[in-house]
Amino acid sequence: MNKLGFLVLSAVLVTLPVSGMAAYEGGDVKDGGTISGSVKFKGSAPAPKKLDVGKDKEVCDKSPKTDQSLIVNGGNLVNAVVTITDIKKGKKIELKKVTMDQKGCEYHPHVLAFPAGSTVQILNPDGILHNVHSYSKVNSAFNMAQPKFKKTMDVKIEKPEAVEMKCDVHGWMQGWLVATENPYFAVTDNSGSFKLTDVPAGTYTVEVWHEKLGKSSQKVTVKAKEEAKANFEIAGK
Ligand SMILES: [Cu+2]
Repeated sequence: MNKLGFLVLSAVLVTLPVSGMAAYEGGDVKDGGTISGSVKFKGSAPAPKKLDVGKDKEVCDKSPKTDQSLIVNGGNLVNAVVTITDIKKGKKIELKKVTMDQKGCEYHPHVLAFPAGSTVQILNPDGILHNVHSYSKVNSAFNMAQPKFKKTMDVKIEKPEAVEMKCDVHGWMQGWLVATENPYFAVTDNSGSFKLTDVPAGTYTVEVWHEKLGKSSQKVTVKAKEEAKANFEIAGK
């Protein structure tokens, strides 16, 4: 190899993504389509367990609390995260500050999704001590006390991962920060519905992730300016 060839090769190697994560290229999407659908729970879901609020009752026990880890509303699965896993090029990633509230000693929303690299603002309007503790493999974990006077705290989630969050003060508090690889993500609402917009025409893998039920996926073909359907039915474990 001549010297120039060596230099070019070195430059290419240096600019390759180091994390092993597939590069995503964001830009303007013309004539994009939509992927919409719903996620259903197969079978009959167990009734959510009542949570035992044994601490700071005057603040935390104002309303009865139930386990949020599996919410099925009339057969519809709530709080599932829907993503396109294999899209390489599409709309721009917009990094906005997103908010996780701890009001009443419960995480709101229970599942928060955003593009990796976003900053999450964690709110403490309760006027008591919380301690946010993350459980992650890919991102560096955090474990931060949030005393009563500290109304907000910021944390940046750099890499794509579903990060579980717990409070070391209140054992029942549990939620998720889901950082995605690209801007195509949605969390299913109370009717289990989701919508992904401005998707360039093509065939993609659409994946559903749920904290208790795991992952399932299907191929979906999107045509320009049209709406493609992706319905899921996920069995309990
Ligand atoms: Cu807490």
